[in-house]
Amino acid sequence: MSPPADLRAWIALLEREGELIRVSAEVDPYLEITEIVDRVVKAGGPALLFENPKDAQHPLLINQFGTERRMCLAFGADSLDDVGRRLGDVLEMQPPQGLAEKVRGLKKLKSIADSQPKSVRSGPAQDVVLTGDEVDLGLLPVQTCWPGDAGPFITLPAVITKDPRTGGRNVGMYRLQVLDERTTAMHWQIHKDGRADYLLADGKLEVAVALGLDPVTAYAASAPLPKHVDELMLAGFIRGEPVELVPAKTVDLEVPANAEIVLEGYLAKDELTEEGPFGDHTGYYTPPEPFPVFHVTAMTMRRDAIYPSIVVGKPPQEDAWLGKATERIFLPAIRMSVPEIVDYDLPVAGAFHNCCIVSIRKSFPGHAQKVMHAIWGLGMLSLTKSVVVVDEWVNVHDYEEVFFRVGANVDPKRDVLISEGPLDHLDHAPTLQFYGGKLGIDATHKGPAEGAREWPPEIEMSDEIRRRVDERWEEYGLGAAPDPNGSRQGALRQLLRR
Ligand SMILES: Cc1cc2nc3c(=O)[nH]c(=O)nc-3n(C[C@H](O)[C@H](O)[C@H](O)COP(=O)(O)O)c2cc1C
Ligand SMILES: [Mn+2]
Repeated sequence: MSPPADLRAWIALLEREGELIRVSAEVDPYLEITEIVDRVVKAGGPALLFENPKDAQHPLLINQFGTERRMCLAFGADSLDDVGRRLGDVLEMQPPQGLAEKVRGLKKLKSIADSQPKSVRSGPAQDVVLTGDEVDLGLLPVQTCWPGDAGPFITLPAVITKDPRTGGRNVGMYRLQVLDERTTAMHWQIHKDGRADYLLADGKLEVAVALGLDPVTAYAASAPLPKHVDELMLAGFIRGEPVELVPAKTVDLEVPANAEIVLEGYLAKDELTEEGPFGDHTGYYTPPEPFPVFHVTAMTMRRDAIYPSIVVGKPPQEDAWLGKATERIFLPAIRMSVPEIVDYDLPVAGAFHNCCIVSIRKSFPGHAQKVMHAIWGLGMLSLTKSVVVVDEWVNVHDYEEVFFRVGANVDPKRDVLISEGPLDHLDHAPTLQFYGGKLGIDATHKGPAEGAREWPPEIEMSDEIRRRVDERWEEYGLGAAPDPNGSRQGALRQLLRR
């Protein structure tokens, strides 16, 4: 099944799949929606369409991404790894051998060609056009998420800018604090591409913000692509259909034709405002900091436009699945630079930048340290605070197994690397903002070449005895054979947690 073409098709799909509930009661976007959504997200519940947000003209969609199943529905894929594999196939393309492979190669090339956005003359995103004094952000049910927030924040935007030197497009998800009817703050952090465009601009930078996109394009705004790669290409590739764009009404940018709402406007180079505090995805309030002011010159909409929102806060929240999608989709791309990486996991509780567990095919002394440094040098992963390296046979998604390896295989004096480097903009722990310590833990097997003693063998039962017990299981009268990855381990897990 291909991914939904726009937000309405997505809502219809969610409803057909029993993955969406409409809430007709009047609910307040000031804190009340957050508390409802927090409970629903933590229970693995459905997407919610609030039809009557208090004091607003438009309905609010939230928790569209809150489970793995919905994420797969959004991508039209059986698993998030499948999406990554398709991307990996293209990245790893080799000259085809034989006819069958040539045909497959052509299909891949077509999927690359189709990923290029397509310009069209008109689209429903501009059914309603409000300009100048008609612009009123108060029409939208913008949430104030947490009690200490400085005000309402637009939390699920796709912010579109152009590199003033090259004209290359960037799309990033950067929250917007609503300041009044026609201005917001623009919270792009120091490592982000939109901010780089702003710094390169001469006096003014034009911006368009798309709200209420098909779920793949909305996801793509959060994807950590290199600066020169257009996020809409990734969206088109995953969708298998180009993203259609229409010219904006008041700025020299193109905007997604299928958006529910578009805000057009500009930022002046010398105009900053205090942004925040904001209850952030770190689980803490980010204190006020200066960020640019976004002046909205036009607000275009579909008729009866639906406003999309997301709440971040103490993990886990809905954004956990946007992060997990990135983790899975980017694995093949990471392997292009660091092929010894077998798998990796960014724990949700680590807010993605605090911890990276990585398994490697280790083949020389210091290999774990090489991979730590590779991660600290790779795109947005470079902001990772701690890296745990394990051997290829360790399941990085099984935190108990990782804990076991760290405990069993680490001599803290020899295997812990304290380094330093850039840290996430939002990390409040380091002494200096943006810069501080890094922790690397080498939990792989070692040997004399790395200053360890002879490494003992791991305990494993012999295949012969395993087979015998499989065959004779019924004879023992112990009931159904326990699933080694299922309930038995589950029971043990519970025991260990107590
Ligand atoms: C729900 C959500 C909200 C986000 N809010 C911000 C934000 O306010 N500022 C920011 O710099 N990054 C934010 N991010 C992360 C960026 O979207 C992400 O780093 C993305 O790669 C930025 O695009 P860029 O690489 O083109 O700069 C957010 C991500 C998600 C999923
Ligand atoms: Mn980018």
